[in-house]
Amino acid sequence: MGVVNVTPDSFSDGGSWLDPDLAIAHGLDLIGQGADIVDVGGESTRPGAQRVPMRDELSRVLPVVSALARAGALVSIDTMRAEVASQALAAGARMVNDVSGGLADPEMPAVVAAAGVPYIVVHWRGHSSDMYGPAVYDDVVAEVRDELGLRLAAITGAGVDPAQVILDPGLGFAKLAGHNWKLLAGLDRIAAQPGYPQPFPLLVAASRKGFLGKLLAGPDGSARPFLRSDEATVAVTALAVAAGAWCVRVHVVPGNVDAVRVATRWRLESMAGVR
Ligand code: PMM
Repeated sequence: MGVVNVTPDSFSDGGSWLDPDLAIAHGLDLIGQGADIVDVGGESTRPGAQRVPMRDELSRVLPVVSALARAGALVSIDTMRAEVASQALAAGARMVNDVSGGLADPEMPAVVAAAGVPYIVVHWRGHSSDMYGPAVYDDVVAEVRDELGLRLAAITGAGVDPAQVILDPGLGFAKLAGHNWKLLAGLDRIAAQPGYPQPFPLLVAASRKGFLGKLLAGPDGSARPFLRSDEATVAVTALAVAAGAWCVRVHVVPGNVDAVRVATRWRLESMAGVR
C-alpha cells in the first residue's frame, strides 16, 4: 500500500502532494512502482495535529480518489469521518482505512457495512492533539489485542462482516517507541483474536515513523530525519511480512516491493518446513 497524503502537514511527506494533479501523478507512480493499493488521506494525524474541517478534507481527497479510481487503481480512503468515507466510496474508493477503528465517528461502521468493503481497523486511544498522554500500558501487546477485540465486537455488531476486517496495531498512535517495537514483535498475538477461528489479516504502517528515527539516532543522540529512514522501513517490511503481515503501508514503494517478495518466499519456505 502506497501513501498519498493530500495534506499540508503530515509529518512524513506534508505539503508534497497537496496539489491534486501532483497527488494523482504520485498515486499513479506508486502503482507503476508495484503498489497494489493507494491510500489517499486528507487529514494529518501527526502528533499534536488539530482536526481539519470536513469540507477541506473532502475537497482534498475527492478529486484524487476519483481520478485514481478511474485510472484503475485500488484506492483506500484514509479517514476517520463516515461522511468522507461515504463520499470517497461513491467516488470510486474500494477500501476504508480508519485510524480510529470506528471510535472517532460512530457512524463509520454502518457506512462500511452498507458498502461491503474491506475495513482497516486501527488501534487508537484518542485524537492526535494528545498523542502520548494515553500511551500507558502494562502489557502493550495484550492491551492492543484486547482493545482491537472490543472494536471488532462493536463494528461487527453494526453489521460489518468480520471477513472484511483488517487489523492494524496503530504504530505511533498512543504508543511510545518501546511500545511499537513490542507490537512488531507480537504481531501474531494481535492477529489471533479470541473467538475467531482464523487469524485476522494485519496491516503494518511503520514507514517513516519517529521510532525508526530514534533507533537510528546519530552519535550526538539526535534522531535520524524521517526522510532518511526509508531503508529501515524496508527492513521492517521484510520482517513484518515474514512474521505474517498481510500488507505494509509505505511512502516509498520500490525497496518495499522487493522486501515483500523476498519475505513472502521466505515465509512460504518456512511454512513448508513445518508441515
Ligand atoms: N498512520 C498514519 C496514517 N494512516 N493508517 C493505518 N492503517 N495505520 C497507520 O499506522 C497509519 C495510517 C500516519 O502516518 P503518515 O502521516 O505517514 O501517513
